[in-house]
Amino acid sequence: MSLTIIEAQDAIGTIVMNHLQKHNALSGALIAEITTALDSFRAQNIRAVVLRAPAGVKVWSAGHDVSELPEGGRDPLGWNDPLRVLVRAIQEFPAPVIALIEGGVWGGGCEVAMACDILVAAPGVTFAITPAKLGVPYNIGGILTLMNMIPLPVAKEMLFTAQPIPASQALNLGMINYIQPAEAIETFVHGLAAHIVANSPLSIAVMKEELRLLASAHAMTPELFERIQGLRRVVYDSTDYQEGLLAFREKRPPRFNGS
Ligand code: LCV
Repeated sequence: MSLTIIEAQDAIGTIVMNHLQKHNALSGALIAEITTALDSFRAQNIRAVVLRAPAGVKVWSAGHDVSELPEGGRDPLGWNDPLRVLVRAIQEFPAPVIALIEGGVWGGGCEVAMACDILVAAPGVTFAITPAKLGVPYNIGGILTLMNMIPLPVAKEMLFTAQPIPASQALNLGMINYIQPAEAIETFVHGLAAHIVANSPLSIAVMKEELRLLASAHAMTPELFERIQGLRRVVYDSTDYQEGLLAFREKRPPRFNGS
């Protein structure tokens, strides 16, 4: 059974994440369907993509599929982790990807939404970045995405509290482009996509890649890289990481002891 609904019309491609039983948890299977759709859209010269969940959902995406996180001793968010593959696929897609967001956005779901080029949310949308709740060592790609999107004090608050922020705050921060009522959001997003489709696809593709390259242009010395990798290993080798995964499975609050 497919986990997505894929449509393409008038140079606009739509990907509906439709694994509702797990609130669109970003499993390898769901991610594979999304990246396959993007590959197909690239072959069709699609000029704008809409990434969404079905209308009226309570949860846009529950984030990384926790059941697929490694048990420990291995970087849970390494280069080849499906979530990292999806984030890059969106960022490197040669046309704008518009996130049409309804419901809650959790953890890696926020990173997928933030990888999109334009974000339009319904009023009840919330965003929660949750590695601290799970005991997961966030990767520096995710940290940089956050630093590029919102002011440092707010990024720290979201990371350290793992609490949701409302769409109204996200709009004030410039993290999302618009808030639109649920009954109007689809028409609004397609209006944006139509403007994009009418413009030069080559010019837009080049500007999107220029922005991606410049936004990620940070000097990374070998010492800095190794220090960050060493810090993250302390976390994913910790008993707290194990406790975070176990607490999730047992549907109980985690009890972290800092080791
Ligand atoms: C697997 C799930 C998930 C899920 N994975 O419905 O950003 S990082 O670094 O933290 C990264 C590692 C990351 O993204 O981690 C995941 C962060 N996500 C979260 O913390 C959200 C976890 N989910 C929830 O808090 C709740 O599911 C919400 C509030 C989204 C919805 O609550 P609700 O009561 O409506 P359930 O919790 O009953 O979820 C329905 C089914 O989906 C599974 C969940 O285990 C349940 O499965 P069972 O019916 O088999 O019990 N599910 C939800 N989220 N991220 N599976």
